[in-house]
Amino acid sequence: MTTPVAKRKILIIDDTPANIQVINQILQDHYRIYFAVSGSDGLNVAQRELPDLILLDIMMPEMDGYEVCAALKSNEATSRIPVIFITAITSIEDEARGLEAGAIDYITKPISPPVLKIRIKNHLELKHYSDKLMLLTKELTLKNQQLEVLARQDSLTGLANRRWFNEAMCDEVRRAQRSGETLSLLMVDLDCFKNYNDHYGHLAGDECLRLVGRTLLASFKRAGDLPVRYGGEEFVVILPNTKATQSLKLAENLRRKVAHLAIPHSCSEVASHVTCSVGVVTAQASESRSADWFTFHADKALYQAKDAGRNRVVS
Ligand code: GH3
Ligand code: MG
Ligand code: MG
Ligand code: MG
Repeated sequence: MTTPVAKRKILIIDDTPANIQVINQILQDHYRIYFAVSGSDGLNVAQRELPDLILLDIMMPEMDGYEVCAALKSNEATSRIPVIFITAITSIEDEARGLEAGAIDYITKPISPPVLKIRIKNHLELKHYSDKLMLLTKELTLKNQQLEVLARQDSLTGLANRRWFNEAMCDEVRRAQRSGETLSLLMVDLDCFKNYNDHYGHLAGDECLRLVGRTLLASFKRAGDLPVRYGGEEFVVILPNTKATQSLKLAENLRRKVAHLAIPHSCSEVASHVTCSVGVVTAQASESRSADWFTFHADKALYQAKDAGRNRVVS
């Protein structure tokens, strides 16, 4: 046994009950019919029942069909319901005015039952496909947005990746150039991590990177701060509008937090647990102090931290 398909709803708005009766007789076997005998009543029923299609008379006292149609189209809930004018007015000007008001079709009386039926069927089909298309477009837009986020994220740690960093750093440098505020950049690198991988294996190495990533996320929460997985076991953090003393303090906190994760590292040359070194640069951005300039100097400071024995912050 097949489940019966719910009948589509059609609303007839006409101030002459006899007209409603005629149309109802033609359509009642195929559709669920609702009716209203005035424009304002019709708007209420449309809003409440959200019919699949509306058959609308033009000449009505108080509110005529054009006004009803305009009201339907300007209300978000009813704007996509197809409206067909059914009228005794046969002038070309009126037909044009009806279509301009947003109606999808214009049928003149006397009504031919087979023509009315087929036009309604065609319009409902068109509406069905246009609804489907709209839904698909919405889904695609959402998927695209999700893909865009994914493309800017590092899959292992969930942090921003290099691509996101490049965009964000350029934005921040430009902003800092305009505002005259200082901009800071931290470059963080795990110490003796090759040994860690060699000793504990790559999976353990990945888990360690995840933990450090989480620590970074938890440590830089101010709006605008951006922790990034720069590559391998290297991370950077963009700190907009941050002075030298503050960025040094943040870097030192991070270094301490990573050490406090207390991830055993028996092959480190520095300690018995995983540690990191941090290079810090703080400066006012200018024409010559581009994103690359900041990266170069943070990297240079990091190199000095490594050179001085690792597990430390250098600015
Ligand atoms: P240093 O203290 O001078 O930084 O020494 P290091 O051993 O950390 O530096 P090096 O650049 O020689 O090695 C980095 C290592 O990081 C190499 C590789 O084994 C490891 N690594 C890089 N990316 C990943 C990753 O995605 N997963 C894992 N598990 N290891 C990675
Ligand atoms: Mg009328
Ligand atoms: Mg390293
Ligand atoms: Mg490295």
